[in-house]
Amino acid sequence: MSRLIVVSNRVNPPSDAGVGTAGGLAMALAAALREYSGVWFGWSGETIESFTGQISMQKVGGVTVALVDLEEQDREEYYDGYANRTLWPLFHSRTDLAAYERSFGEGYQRVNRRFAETLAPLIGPNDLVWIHDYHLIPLADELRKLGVTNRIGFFLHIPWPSRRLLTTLPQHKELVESLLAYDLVGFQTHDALEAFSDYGERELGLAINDGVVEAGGRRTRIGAFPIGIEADAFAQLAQQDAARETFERVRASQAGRRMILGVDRLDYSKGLEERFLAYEQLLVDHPDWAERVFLLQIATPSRDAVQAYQEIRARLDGVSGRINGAFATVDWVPIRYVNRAHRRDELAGIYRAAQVGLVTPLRDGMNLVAKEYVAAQDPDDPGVLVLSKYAGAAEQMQDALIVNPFSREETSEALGQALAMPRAERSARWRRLMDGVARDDVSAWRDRFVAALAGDVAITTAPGGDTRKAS
Ligand code: GDG
Repeated sequence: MSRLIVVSNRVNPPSDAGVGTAGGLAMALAAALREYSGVWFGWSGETIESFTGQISMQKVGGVTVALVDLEEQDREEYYDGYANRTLWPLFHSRTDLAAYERSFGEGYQRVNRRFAETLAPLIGPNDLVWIHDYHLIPLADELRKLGVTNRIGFFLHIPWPSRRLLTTLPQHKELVESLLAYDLVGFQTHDALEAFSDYGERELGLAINDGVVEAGGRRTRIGAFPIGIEADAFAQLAQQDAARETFERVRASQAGRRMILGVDRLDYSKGLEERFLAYEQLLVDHPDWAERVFLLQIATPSRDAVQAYQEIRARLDGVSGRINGAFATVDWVPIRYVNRAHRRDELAGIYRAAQVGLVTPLRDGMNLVAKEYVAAQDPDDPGVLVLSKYAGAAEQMQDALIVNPFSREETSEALGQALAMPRAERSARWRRLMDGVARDDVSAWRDRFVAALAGDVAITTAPGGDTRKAS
């Protein structure tokens, strides 16, 4: 019988369902592991003086987690370095911010090797291994070197960069070739899949037929597996007491004004500065909206050890302050800019109170906020989603108002359209969006990926559950 072993850089299942502040990836993986019996392996987030490979097993939120500590040098080179300062900016088309330092690449390989050596003894003969995200691209290759022959899948949560950009990375070939050690490689979108295929065919000379790459005697399947949210659970959360209380509080503070809402990790890929400027454009072009609307932007600080994040934070403080200084009146502040994290149920209430959800990343693998905003709406009086065409979610959510986030005029026009949209059109768009969010939810994503990885192997589900036969 097969277990599912999930591996990601950080392991942080929500400790109390529905209330934690875990990010998109964590929510999705916790949901996956609550269903299938298995183990979630990764870095504890802690550092020790010298690496021991000692695993600490714990049960958190109904999920068995296996944690390993790293060294401070690992954190600097692998996490702050190669993951956050090399791959993240490159894969989000920000080569101007990407640092190509040899020590980062060495640290990345070292940590992937350390993970492989620690993880290999945990893997049983029939276990399926599902590895997540750009921190761990070479992990399967390292496991193969140790003799692991199990089926191993990889899912990339972020975009795949264009071929020309990717070739700016020293050792880009080695990095991409290491993906061929997997049995299955999943991307968020068809766009990412195409970009990967373009690189594979033209830089590595790979033959890719019907989503299968054959190279070096191995077969690797590739495909698009767009991630979803726990749609029904989130819709219910938005109607529970804590969400209702927050909803009432926000509505009372609105004093009849329309609210445009943004919710993001504070990251340069999320297009926050462009968003503020587009909103300013709305106030300039449509002075009649002054005092009748405001933008609530929740931006939770992240990765603040990295300079580019300190810089974007300072810029946003400046831009929001300037716009507020220029447009505010004695009883109206145009932008409420909040750097505090909120409980998940409070967030659901805030989404529900907003007449417009403004989700305008410059580049984003999927963007779960877009889906959460839709799931939290009141079906009788739903808000309008304004969505960047560069969010992976745009491939599925064409009933949103789709915008080019680099154009402040286009975004500001869409804001005007959203604010004035009649209820019948809002309802019709929302219904179609909600049907998609509910159908392509996180369970559907997980089951599709695991089925594609497992083939006809039976997988053990959570204690008391049945055995699933994936097909
Ligand atoms: C990566 C990819 C892909 C945000 N603020 C608070 C809070 N959040 C939650 C949101 C949402 C999650 O964090 C953010 O998810 P996103 O998908 O928007 O973005 P990333 O964190 O960049 O996620 C992305 C995702 O992985 C999954 O594959 O979609 O493209 O970049 O769930 O609700 N949650 C709480 N308080 C906050 O203040 N509780």
